[in-house]
Amino acid sequence: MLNYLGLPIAASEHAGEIDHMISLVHWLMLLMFVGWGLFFIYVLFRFRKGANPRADYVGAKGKLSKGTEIAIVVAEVVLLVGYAIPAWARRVQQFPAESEATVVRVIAEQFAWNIHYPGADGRFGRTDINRVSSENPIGLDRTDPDAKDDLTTINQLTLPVDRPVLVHLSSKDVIHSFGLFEMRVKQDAVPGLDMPVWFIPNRIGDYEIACSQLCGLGHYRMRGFINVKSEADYRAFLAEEAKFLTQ
Ligand SMILES: [Cu+2]
Repeated sequence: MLNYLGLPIAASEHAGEIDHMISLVHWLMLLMFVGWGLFFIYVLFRFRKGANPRADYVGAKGKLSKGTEIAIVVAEVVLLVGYAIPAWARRVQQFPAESEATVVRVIAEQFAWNIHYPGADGRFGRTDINRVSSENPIGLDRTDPDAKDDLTTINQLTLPVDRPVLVHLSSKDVIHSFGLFEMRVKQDAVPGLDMPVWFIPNRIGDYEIACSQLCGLGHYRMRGFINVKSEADYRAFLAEEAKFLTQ
């Protein structure tokens, strides 16, 4: 599924502004590419040896060349200050309140995405490195009262639509990168750090989590899925998963 300019389909609220910026940058690059190409052809003829038997070492001094240079610099400053910095600032400064967001932990490892939901109490249970095993990849301590209702999944991140999502991203081993192309989200997962990432999915559907940092031999298969559901379907999913806890 591709969008305008061949971009992946846009499935988050801020995707539009990122795409707008990408398209502006590409139109500017196209203009410069064509401009430089035409200039190169002109120079080939204008400064051919037949017409210029003696070399002239003085550079271009015309008003046109100076004006073009200034126009390009102005366009780049506008892109940076008018679009790129504000878009970045919105991602890193205005985090949603935890009370209004779907809060999940995503713990990357070679070569999977572990998802940890806090459960009905809204509190993440304690995790302990000594409890990590193949059945308990995040080392969740089920004896902790906060952990009793916690849900964990592997490679399946289920989210409700139209509500902010706050992901606490970390890694167990090496640096991975949490790449959600349809959400226009990409963030490195760094061992020892809790990296917050947020977005608002606004389109029901199934999308991909692709590790975007070469992280070892199995990097190519480090693939997960995001399932964006309606609020009702999301609640049904949580209830269904919670059933396994009591069994
Ligand atoms: Cu990876």
